[in-house]
Amino acid sequence: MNHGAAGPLAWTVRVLTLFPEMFPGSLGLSLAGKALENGVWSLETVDIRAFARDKHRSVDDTPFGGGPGMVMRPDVLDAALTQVTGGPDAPDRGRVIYLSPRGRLLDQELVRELVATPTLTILCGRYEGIDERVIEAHRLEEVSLGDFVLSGGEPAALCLIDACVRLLPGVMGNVDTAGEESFEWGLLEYPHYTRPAVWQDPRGQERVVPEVLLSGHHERVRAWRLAEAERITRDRRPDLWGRYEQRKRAEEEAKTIRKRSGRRPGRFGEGSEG
Ligand code: 9WO
Repeated sequence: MNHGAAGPLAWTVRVLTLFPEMFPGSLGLSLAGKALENGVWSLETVDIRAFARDKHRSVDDTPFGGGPGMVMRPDVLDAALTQVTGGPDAPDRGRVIYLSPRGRLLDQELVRELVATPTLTILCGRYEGIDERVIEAHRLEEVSLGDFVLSGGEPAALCLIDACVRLLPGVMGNVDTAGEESFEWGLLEYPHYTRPAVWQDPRGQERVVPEVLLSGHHERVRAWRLAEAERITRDRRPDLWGRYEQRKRAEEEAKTIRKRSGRRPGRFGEGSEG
């Protein structure tokens, strides 16, 4: 897939919202903003209210069964979604996401999936949420950023898009290209330090940078960072740590198997290289 500069091949996000003024927001600044200007990705906001039909342009109504608050109307949302995606059966409709605490938890794996999809459509809810039938009829994929409630899906959309955009080629410079990032391995970040090497904290205490980072020994630095990332992950996120250990074991297993079969020349004489 070519995410190169400009036009029809740019990664495209369409956001359906009652507050289009919230976009591009922070995504118009810094590296994401530059990439947006350069056509590496494109953003289209769709004002849900433009699909309201009655004279009061109403987009919400009271919940059946009673209770507090308002619910976004299925007819209005359907009109908006159908125009934008072509409807639930349209070919190439891309992924259509509804941001809600009920959804699949966003993680780096899902982010990678979403940047690999040429077009992403995000529906932002307001009030107490949207009519359930829209979720079913348009086969909306519910995605959550975590166990908390916002006043609307828009800030979550900004986060989700940010996580995707920084993975597009040419957005971050070369920082990520080697997959050096701890998170690519399922680890949390190791600690970072910059100048000055000795710094007086607000209580007057001198705090120094770990010696190994000043040593110029790239291999020792790499090993220290890995050990720190592992320590922090083990202490803070047993869930991530468990998966990481599992993955490491599987990799060692695969290495052993490759070696075993590699040392023994096969039927066609191959196998001792690499
Ligand atoms: C309101 C509410 C009140 C009491 C108990 C549970 C409740 N859930 C909600 C709720 O989900 N309101 C939503 C507000 C309606 C749809 C948009 N809103 C939203 C999205 N809030 N939080 C998110 C969200 C999205 C993704 N990741 C985390 C939170």
